[in-house]
Amino acid sequence: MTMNESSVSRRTFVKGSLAGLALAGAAGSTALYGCAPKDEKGAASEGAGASTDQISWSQCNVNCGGNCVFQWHSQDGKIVYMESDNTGDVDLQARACLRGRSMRRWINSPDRLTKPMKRVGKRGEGKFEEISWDEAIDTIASELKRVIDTYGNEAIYVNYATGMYSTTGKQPGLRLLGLLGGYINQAYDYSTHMLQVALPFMYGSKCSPYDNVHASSFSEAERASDLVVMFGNSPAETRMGGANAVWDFAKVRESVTGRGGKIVNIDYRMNESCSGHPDEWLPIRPGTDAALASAIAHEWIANDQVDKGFLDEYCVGYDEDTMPESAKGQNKSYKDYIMGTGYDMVEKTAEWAAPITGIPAERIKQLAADIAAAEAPFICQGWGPQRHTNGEDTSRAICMLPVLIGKIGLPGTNTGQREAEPPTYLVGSLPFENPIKTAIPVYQWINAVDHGKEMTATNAGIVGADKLNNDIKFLWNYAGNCITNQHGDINYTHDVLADESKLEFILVWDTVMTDSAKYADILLPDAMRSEQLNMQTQGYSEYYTAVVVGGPAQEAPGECRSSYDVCADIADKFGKKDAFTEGKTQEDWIKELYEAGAKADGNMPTWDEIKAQGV
Ligand SMILES: Nc1nc2c(c(=O)[nH]1)N[C@H]1C(S)=C(S)[C@@H](COP(=O)(O)OP(=O)(O)OC[C@H]3O[C@@H](n4cnc5c(=O)[nH]c(N)nc54)[C@H](O)[C@@H]3O)O[C@H]1N2
Ligand SMILES: Nc1nc2c(c(=O)[nH]1)N[C@H]1C(S)=C(S)[C@@H](COP(=O)(O)OP(=O)(O)OC[C@H]3O[C@@H](n4cnc5c(=O)[nH]c(N)nc54)[C@H](O)[C@@H]3O)O[C@H]1N2
Ligand code: SF4
Ligand SMILES: [Mo]
Repeated sequence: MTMNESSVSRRTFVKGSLAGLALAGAAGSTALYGCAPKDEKGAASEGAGASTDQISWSQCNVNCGGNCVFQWHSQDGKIVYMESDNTGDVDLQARACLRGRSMRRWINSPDRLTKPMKRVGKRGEGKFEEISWDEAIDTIASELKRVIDTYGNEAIYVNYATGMYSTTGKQPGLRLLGLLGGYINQAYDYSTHMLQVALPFMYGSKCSPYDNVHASSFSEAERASDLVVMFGNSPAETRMGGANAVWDFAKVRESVTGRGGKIVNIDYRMNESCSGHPDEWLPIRPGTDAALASAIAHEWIANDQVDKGFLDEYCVGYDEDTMPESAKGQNKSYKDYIMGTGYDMVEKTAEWAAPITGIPAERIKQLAADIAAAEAPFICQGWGPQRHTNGEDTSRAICMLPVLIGKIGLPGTNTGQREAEPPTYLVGSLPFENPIKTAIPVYQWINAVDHGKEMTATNAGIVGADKLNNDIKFLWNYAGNCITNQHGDINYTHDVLADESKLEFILVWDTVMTDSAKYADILLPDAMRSEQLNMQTQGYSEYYTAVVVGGPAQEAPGECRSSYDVCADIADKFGKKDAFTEGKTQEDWIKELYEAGAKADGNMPTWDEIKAQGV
């Protein structure tokens, strides 16, 4: 094993945990509650919470964005239990949800990958043989070189992957590939693909659907709304940590219902955000929200409840009056579509929508009347409804509701998009630059393997270029299960990947064997973030943002290494190690990034202080 300057050695581990020791004393009694390990009879095991604990801070790297705080308690260099946040305001702590807390079992799981491996069976068969780091790095470097020399850098694709959010997660790989001439990136993401593509047409601007610009935040609903309508949006499940959007939503419910208002949660499941409040739940058949929205629109048009003045002044295409010249007189307006004079000649009545959505016509009419009667309806959608065929139309149909009644941009209202989650990044990430600007819409990467050269901006939505110059030959997949498990049409994907003449090399880095990892040609075992010095910022609650610096809480198992060190070694094979590291270790980079953030903020602790206090 090639040991590098910032690999977690026993020495750095002890050093890191000593910083935590001072804090363990200060935290004192708080260490006595929380998640102390129990023995089989349920009694707290001896020593848990005792002063022999070494505390190392880190945070949850899961892509829910919550950035919840972990306090790892280690004994004899091994994590034994976890506590969460006990700093700051007792009403708003970044306490980890169950998903985050399960990380202790993951990090110490016997299923962790511990050695580099190469494929020995057929692609996807899952047969591997352990190899040395030297062989793994040699193979990756020579495959990169071969692919770049034969096809050019546009044959390298970095797959979308969300398993590791930290300032040094994916970035080392991107920095390395950037230095080698670049790579094809992914456009949009699996989370919000349809919204990102469709809504710029809706609002006439290119702002991202992450809503920091367009949408109102939950605090606006809390402040002034009297009716919150949520289409497929369940913060209690997908933003569930202590300082996450579910906290904001709890405040919304309290205020809105407190002043006599209502919450309506439209979901085919009685999701966790409404399960304690079943009166708020309106079940719908999946993928049919556009029919519901259209029937609501029909009610409003039929009852003369639309805000025609608003539509005429600010919108194009509601009815014939504002159709562009080129489209006039062809029954192509929104109103034509809804009222049965459009291309399909189907009137979108509540009776029409009822069998499609599974919601009785009377209930649809009631919802239409409720929204029309509200002073400040806050209409929003989660990202579930757009993750279906025709999802782009679903998201636009929902966004039409506030537009039709002119309840947009006013106190307590929203745009129909997801509530805004203004992220604050207190620190930056390891810098990288990709000279190639071409990107493939995420769901299309497998087509780019199969027939990339046929794909253009027009026929496949290629972004940043008119067309792809190459088929994809090298797949870089760090911390992602989107090769198969999380991707669309897995059977087709399997067939394309099984043909080794198409995608010539697949690199996967993970912590456990996954379905995607089975397709790897080389599979690398990653050190988890809590096993190295790491830093992360963000936090989805409107009221909270943080930066966490900490680790290692224990040595990574087996031969696991940090991606920074491994990428430095790959860079070395190209004579680019100095360009990659700039002479810095991972810790040097994190310190530099932290200090730059602290300087810009003007109100953050010093590096030594943050290393000791963690949050
Ligand atoms: N616990 C947990 N939290 C997570 C994640 C996770 O894997 N687990 N993943 C994170 C990531 S990457 C993302 S992108 C976000 C996604 O977070 P969300 O935007 O909340 O997306 P989903 O949970 O997919 O869908 C939201 C809700 O929509 C409902 N739904 C699905 N289809 C339809 C439909 O056609 N109509 C209607 N009305 N409702 C529908 C679902 O039942 C669900 O309750 O969550 C993040 N948070
Ligand atoms: N059917 C369906 N498919 C979906 C979705 C859906 O709602 N329905 N949602 C889509 C969305 S929004 C998203 S964001 C994607 C998410 O898809 P992915 O990005 O694949 O998300 P995960 O499965 O959470 O994590 C990816 C991998 O990261 C690994 N990992 C965790 N920690 C580490 C680490 O420290 N180092 C390394 N190297 N690996 C680590 C995990 O083991 C896991 O295999 O799925 C998409 N696919
Ligand atoms: S809410 Fe998100 S960030 Fe917080 S612990 Fe749960 S999964 Fe992790
Ligand atoms: Mo996502």
